Amino acid sequence: MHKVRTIFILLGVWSSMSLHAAGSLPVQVFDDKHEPLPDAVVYLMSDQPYVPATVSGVEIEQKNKMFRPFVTIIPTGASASFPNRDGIGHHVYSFSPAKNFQLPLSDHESTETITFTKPGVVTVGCNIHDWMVAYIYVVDTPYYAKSDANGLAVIDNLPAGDYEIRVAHPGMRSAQPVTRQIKITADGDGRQEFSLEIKPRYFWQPEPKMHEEVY
Ligand SMILES: [Cu+2]
Repeated sequence: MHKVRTIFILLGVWSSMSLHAAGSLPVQVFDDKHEPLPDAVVYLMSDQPYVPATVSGVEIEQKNKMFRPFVTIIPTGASASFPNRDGIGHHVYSFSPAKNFQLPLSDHESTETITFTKPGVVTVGCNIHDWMVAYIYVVDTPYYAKSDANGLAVIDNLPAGDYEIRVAHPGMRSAQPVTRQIKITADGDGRQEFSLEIKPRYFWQPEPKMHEEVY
């Protein structure tokens, strides 16, 4: 009797493990010329309950009159700091509806963090150096990844279930992310591929004017 119950308990544990098994989802992103596309934002939305992501120490630095990183993904409610690591001033700003802010920064200054409470795209610029641009994608999910130099984004620790996958990029022609419904299973090969239509680079990543000594 005792033994039978133990087996049932073990079966229960096993089946709940396979139902909620965490997988990893590789997503390959290309542009419309089938070149690998770095800096694509890949995230998954679902109706299932999830543990909100806790992230800390997110930085968008200013160095050599550029923002780094160029693209940041941050979960809703998280904060980022904008340290100035140049020996000159920057005036960091955003007029985006998702987050409007101003940070006048003198040389080597690091100010308070900015908290991102609304999902959406935040375009960050500098009033002094008009080519400086960075993009912050605020997402309402803990499941996200950015594509690397090979256009590959991998989302880890993904519970099995139904999701809407969304793929966005600062240079994409469409204002909305490309979406697809997918099912993550415990053992299936969930690899996905996307091709995005991308505008000419000067629209979304202006050439830096490094030679200008006036600043
Ligand atoms: Cu600047």
